[in-house]
Amino acid sequence: MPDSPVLIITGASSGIGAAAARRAVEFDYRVVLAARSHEKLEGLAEELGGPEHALAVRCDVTSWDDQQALVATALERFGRLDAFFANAGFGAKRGFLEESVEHWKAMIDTNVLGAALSIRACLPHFRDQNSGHLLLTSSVAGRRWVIGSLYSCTKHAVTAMGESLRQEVAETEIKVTVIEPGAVDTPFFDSRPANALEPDDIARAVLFALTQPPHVDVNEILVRPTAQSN
Ligand code: NJP
Repeated sequence: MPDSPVLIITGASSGIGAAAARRAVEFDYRVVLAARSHEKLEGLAEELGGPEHALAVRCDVTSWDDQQALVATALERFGRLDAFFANAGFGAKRGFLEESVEHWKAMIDTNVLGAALSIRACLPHFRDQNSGHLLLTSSVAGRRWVIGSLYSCTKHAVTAMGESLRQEVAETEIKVTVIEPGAVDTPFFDSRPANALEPDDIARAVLFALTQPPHVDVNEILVRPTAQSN
């Protein structure tokens, strides 16, 4: 697979990001796995076939230096970059009197600034080659208001960011997809959610968007478990 397409995934150490990496490799992508837990990434890279197929890169998405280094490493090691799945994120208890202010700041930095820095890091390369695909993980909570949820506010920002970016690059061949999961059974939750999707259910949606022909830009995918009402 010397010249197969290359996909960077942030938040690849578990859950949706790890599942997307597994599916992408099945579709002959080479993947660059990014998160803070380097050991988990190394384990997944090994599982996916080692350095020819998957590269583990420690990256805190709130760090501009880390994000620039991530894109540079992908280009240096694989020689091309075709897609970037900005997926890293986490939540907070509902209620505007819950959690610490520090937790709120970290969540906003990760979910909102982190996604924006991912765009900023790969967009110059995508513009230079006049192609590329940016996918952002928002949420069903980024499509409807959730009572007492600052997390929902961060995901509304991500949904807006996706559409805002789509308009900015509309005259180019660059694609933008916002992924909006309902409840998915991942470490995102402290205790396992009932009737939730599996991470692979979202991974298949990601690959659906990624594998469309050049003239098709899937802009938004909302996937709920069948039994989720809101
Ligand atoms: O959760 P989890 P999901 N820099 O905890 C990484 C959204 N979502 O797969 O750094 C870099 O398994 C963290 O890695 P690590 C959700 O908001 C979910 O469910 O090693 N990476 C891990 O790989 C999020 O945007 C549900 O700790 C950072 C990953 O993020 C996305 O789906 C529903 C980081 C989180 O994986 C993936 O979450 C929904 C940082 N600063 C939206 N901070 C759901 N599960 O129900 C965290 O609507 N990570």
